[in-house]
Amino acid sequence: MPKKKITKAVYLKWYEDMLLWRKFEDKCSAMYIQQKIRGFLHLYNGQEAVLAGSLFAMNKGDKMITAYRNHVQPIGLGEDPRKIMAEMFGKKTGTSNGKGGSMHMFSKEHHFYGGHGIVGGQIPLGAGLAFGDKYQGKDHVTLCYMGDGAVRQGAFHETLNLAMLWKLPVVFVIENNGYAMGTSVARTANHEDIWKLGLGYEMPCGPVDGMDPVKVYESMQEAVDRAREGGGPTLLEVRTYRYKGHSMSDAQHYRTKDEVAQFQAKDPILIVENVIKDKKYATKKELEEIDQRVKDLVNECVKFAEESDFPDPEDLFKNIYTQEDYPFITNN
Ligand SMILES: Cc1ncc(C[n+]2csc(CCOP(=O)(O)OP(=O)(O)O)c2C)c(N)n1
Ligand SMILES: [Mg+2]
Repeated sequence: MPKKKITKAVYLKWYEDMLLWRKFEDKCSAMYIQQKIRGFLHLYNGQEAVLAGSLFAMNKGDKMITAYRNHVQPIGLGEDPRKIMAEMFGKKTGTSNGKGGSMHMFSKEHHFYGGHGIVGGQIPLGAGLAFGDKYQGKDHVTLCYMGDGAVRQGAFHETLNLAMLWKLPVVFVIENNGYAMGTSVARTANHEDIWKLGLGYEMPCGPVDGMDPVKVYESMQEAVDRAREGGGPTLLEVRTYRYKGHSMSDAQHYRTKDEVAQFQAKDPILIVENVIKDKKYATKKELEEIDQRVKDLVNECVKFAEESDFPDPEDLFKNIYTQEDYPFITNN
């Protein structure tokens, strides 16, 4: 498929979407400090261009699966952000009825398959989703995301091997944000070109600038087209950066403020805003209106989450898998 044109409407959508994701997560951080959100909280701030560029390459019905930095992906796919905030608050109105929490977003309706806390756990599952589509003769593609820290897991290599053997319609996306918790990529391997791990499987692979949604889109469109046309998987190493700590309690001794500032200078929201201003796609007033709309929506999410109820005690026993005729447990 020829590359889609990146029009004024696309830039304006990218701007509003990425701003929403950024502000939504800033609000999550504030709510965490107030102890309204508990447990772990891993923020995506800085990595938004990866999602924005990817979504533009996807067709309706294409699937997405990722690790625990997973709050904004379902929103991008069309899920109601109020339900995502409610899930984070542990409320009944959340996407998993308040029983999943921050690391386990899920939205079958919008083809988002989690939300996985075990590093690398989602990689074979992503290939499985793609296998299902291929088996059923559907022309959907699965985008399977992981961090740089996941690629040394055995499951990653086993999955790449089988996905390539069976030419599964899947794109493996390594969001290389430079660190796995406090450990840099440079400290864990003798080279930093993670994309080269695809070469051993003869899988099409390459590095991508993850701070620019245009660059992400272009690589993703090529990979998605290949998968849809029966050409099998692609491995993309998307080079990005997370501005916040790994989770909420992270003193960040492993990096300098200068390093963070260097990446913030090429912030994806800023890049897109500059194009909008240069090309006069929106006036200052129109941009302010977008900012206000985003702010209002985020506040509405918090109001919805706060006003929702916690699950009832008996909800603990719902959605639990039971097999009544399981032969190996008897009551006597
Ligand atoms: C199998 C497993 N080992 C260890 C952990 C603890 N752990 C949680 S996140 C993480 C770092 C992963 O980093 P990366 O894959 O780069 O993702 P990022 O957090 O940078 O998005 C580790 C080691 C875990 N959750 N699962
Ligand atoms: Mg990482």
